[in-house]
Amino acid sequence: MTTAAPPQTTEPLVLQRTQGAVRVLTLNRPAQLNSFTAAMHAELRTALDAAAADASVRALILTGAGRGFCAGQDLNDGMGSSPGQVPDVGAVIEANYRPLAARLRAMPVPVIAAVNGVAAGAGANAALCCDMVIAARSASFIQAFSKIGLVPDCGGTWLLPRLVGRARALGLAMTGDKLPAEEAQRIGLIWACVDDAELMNAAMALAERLSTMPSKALAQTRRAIDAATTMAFDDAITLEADTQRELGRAHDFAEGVAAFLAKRAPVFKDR
Ligand code: T3D
Repeated sequence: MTTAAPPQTTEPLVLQRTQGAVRVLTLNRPAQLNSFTAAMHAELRTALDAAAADASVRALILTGAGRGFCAGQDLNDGMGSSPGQVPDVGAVIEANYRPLAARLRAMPVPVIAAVNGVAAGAGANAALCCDMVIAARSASFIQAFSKIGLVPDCGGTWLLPRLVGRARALGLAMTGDKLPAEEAQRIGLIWACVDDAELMNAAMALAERLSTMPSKALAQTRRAIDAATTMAFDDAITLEADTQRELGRAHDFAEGVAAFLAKRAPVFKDR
């Protein structure tokens, strides 16, 4: 590790654009494979909060500029590696990665990771925190933590075994081997793998489709499925009933049923 701080730049570290009801956030430190600095975390938090607060946004895409998606923590940034100084990596997790993972998993709209290139360390797990991951065929996923003496973070220890089972979770995490996107799709780590040139079209088509669906029900679907993984069956049924009770009183349920019966397209608006 070096003590040199990453160079300052006036370029936004997170680019934002909106296409219809879809907000696209692009991590923008391409020369460092979009690795996370504290400053990029801060911009991403602000951008995610703004998307969550904007009722016109009904789906979100997270992607990376250049040839990488995100190489995890920028190992030059704030590592406190001056002689005699012991870095507090736990503080970095609490300050930056816990809020990121929590925010991604509590967005009121569906979140798609469009993984355009290598996703390593917390970059891989930030992608896996998203609801659906679409990767370019040339992309890859690396649980790089073991190579620098750490454990998977940004939710990795929770997500990996749930997505691919304990054997594969431990294999990926212990070896830190590169997992190509096609293999990631095959083992169920991600939703889809597409040709590189098709990545953003595919992500946008999925996001546009999800943006016309009942956002609140989609967000509650994420919440209920995640909660159920640690529940007894009866408790999961209770959560389903409680959630249906709440959603059943909302606009979108009435609209969905009315539209079905009238044989017209529904117009959902809850969030
Ligand atoms: O505080 C804490 O640490 C807590 C949080 C931890 C969360 C974590 O994410 S820990 C894991 C951190 N990430 C890594 O260990 C991955 C390090 N990067 C790599 O192993 C490789 O770069 C990749 C396998 C991702 C890609 O390899 P390759 O050959 O395609 O590209 P490269 O040449 O290694 O990287 C291109 C440039 O990006 C290069 O800069 P240069 O030489 O052209 O000026 C490289 O140094 C830079 N870069 C890549 N990853 C990072 C990075 N710079 C800083 N931090 C990085 N993580």
